[in-house]
Amino acid sequence: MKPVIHEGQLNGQGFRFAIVASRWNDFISSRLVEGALDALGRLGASQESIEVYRVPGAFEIPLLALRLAESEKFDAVICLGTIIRGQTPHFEYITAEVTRGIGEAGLQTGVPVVFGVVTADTVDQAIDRAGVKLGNKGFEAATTAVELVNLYKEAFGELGTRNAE
Ligand code: INI
Repeated sequence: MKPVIHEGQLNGQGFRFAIVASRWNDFISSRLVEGALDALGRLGASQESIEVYRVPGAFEIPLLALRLAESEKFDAVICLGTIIRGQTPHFEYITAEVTRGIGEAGLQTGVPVVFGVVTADTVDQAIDRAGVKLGNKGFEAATTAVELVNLYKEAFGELGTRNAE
């Protein structure tokens, strides 16, 4: 007898998505937002079901992601931003906190919160991940969100939130 394998479909129709995107390094971050919107559109999510929230820097992403995930208005939250290494340890502190905070937003709420923050040593590395050589991390994050909302619906029912009846 074979095990039952559960895997989310890539169909965004009928789900609601929040995108939280930071403005730092916006020439890259705005490409990530475009990539995410492109993916959601291609996968059947309607324009009215998507809300984009902009915050100043990546450090501001986790709290808003948490609040949006708690709001029960969205089936998934997609976090996008660009952190580029400078000459000081600042990069490490911001990156660690943003990564931890985004993960915690999902774990605290039970809502899929997807990590689409580019962390790069150089501007070129970041550009490569925003639609040039290595795909678009925004597109990838949105595709992941669509897969997860389908998986969660299959596993737990209509609503993504843990305490929804
Ligand atoms: N924020 C970013 O999103 N990317 C960066 O590369 C960055 N650097 O390099 O400093 C950055 N800093 C700002 C930070 O996210 C906060 O907005 C700021 O500290 C205010 O809380």
